[in-house]
Parts: sequence; structure tokens; C-alpha cells
Amino acid sequence: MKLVTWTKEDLANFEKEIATIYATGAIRAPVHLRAGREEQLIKIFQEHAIGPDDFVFGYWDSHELALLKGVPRDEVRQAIVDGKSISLCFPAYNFFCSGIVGSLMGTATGVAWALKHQHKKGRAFIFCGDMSAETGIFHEAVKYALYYDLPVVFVVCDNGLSVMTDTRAVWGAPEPWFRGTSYEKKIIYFKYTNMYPHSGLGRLIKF
Ligand SMILES: Cc1ncc(C[n+]2csc(CCOP(=O)(O)OP(=O)(O)O)c2C)c(N)n1
Repeated sequence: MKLVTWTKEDLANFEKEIATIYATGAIRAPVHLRAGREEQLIKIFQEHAIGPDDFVFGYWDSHELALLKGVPRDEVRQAIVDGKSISLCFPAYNFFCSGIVGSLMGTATGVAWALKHQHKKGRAFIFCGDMSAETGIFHEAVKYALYYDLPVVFVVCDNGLSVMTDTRAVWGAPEPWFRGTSYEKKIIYFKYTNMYPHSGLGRLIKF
């Protein structure tokens, strides 16, 4: 079954369309655009056959994830225009996001616990950034998920930055904390360069 119908160009064009709308001032809320990780995201959705039974969790930068999860393009576009870009939630599609750093990792792990113990189909996938992956709650959630063998995968999309701060310089470590540990079994990690500013189009304050 071919679950992923989105191409790299489709995803990039969607973000370009949102950028154009955002530039008009019509979106009265923060928007975080991403470009440069389309192929990696498509590969993850394809290789893990992420489908309707699975839960996907993301953060403020999840337009592409919503499309790949199967939320119709028009619904995603409308939610963004309505100002919900940083917290896209589509319960009918098992898709949930939050604009709060360090949130949702326990939620995804709890959903995985429920899926396992209720003998339900589906897994949880949570996509976050490199600084989010350095938080204590990320470590706790991965530790719990590993030792209880829960069906949750933590996907770390490393663009090297936390807003405008160099993540590796903050921690004084050349690699993410989980490199070379048993926790890597629960983590998918890739690097990319975001072709957009952290948020908006770089004309106003970034947050
Ligand atoms: C609790 C909290 N503190 C601060 C922020 C502001 N903030 C939004 S995104 C972000 C950077 C997070 O960095 P990273 O996890 O690497 O994400 P990415 O660069 O991929 O957007 C920060 C500090 C926030 N959203 N929530």
C-alpha cells in the first residue's frame, strides 16, 4: 500500500503558499515555515508506513507532518489561516501539536502505553527539534518508552538551532545526549538546514 502521496515539491509548494499568505498579513498568529527536510520526512512516513491507526505528535512547525499524516490539504491550510499553525490538532486523524517546548513527550508515551495495554493497532510518533530533544522530559519519556517497550518513536529533526541559538554550543556537547546510548533504539535522528527563519519570514521578532 502506498501511504505517502506527497512529493518533496508538493510539501515545499504548500509552505511557499503559506509564506505568500503570511506576507500579506492575513494570518494574525505565528507561523513557523520549514524547508529542507521534506525528503527525510517522506522517507520516515514511507518506511514506517505511518497510517490512520497511528498517532502523530508535533510542535509549532508541523504543516508538513499534518499533510503527510493524511489531513486534507484544504483543512490544514484553513487551520493555518485561522491562526492555529503552532498548535494544529486534528483528532479525527490522530494528529496533535503544541506550541510549548517540552510538552507532548509524556502524552505520546502515554498514548503508546494505552495502545499496548488495550491491544490496539497503531503506534505513536513524536517529531521534535534538536533543542526539544535536550529537555529533561524528552529523556524521561524515551527512558520509560524503552524499558516498557512501548510503541512510540521519537523523531529528532536537527536544524542546529533553538530559535537563533546554537543548540550544541548551549550544551557544550558536539552530539545529542542520546548518541551511542541504548535510547537510540527509540529515536530517529536526522540533520537538516531550514531554508526559512525559525518563525515568520524574518521581518519581525522571532519566538
Ligand atoms: C516552554 C517554551 N519556552 C520557550 C518557547 C519558545 N520557543 C519556541 S520554539 C523554540 C526553540 C526550540 O528549538 P528546537 O526544539 O530545536 O526546535 P526547532 O528549531 O526545530 O523549531 C523556543 C525556545 C516555547 N515555545 N515554549
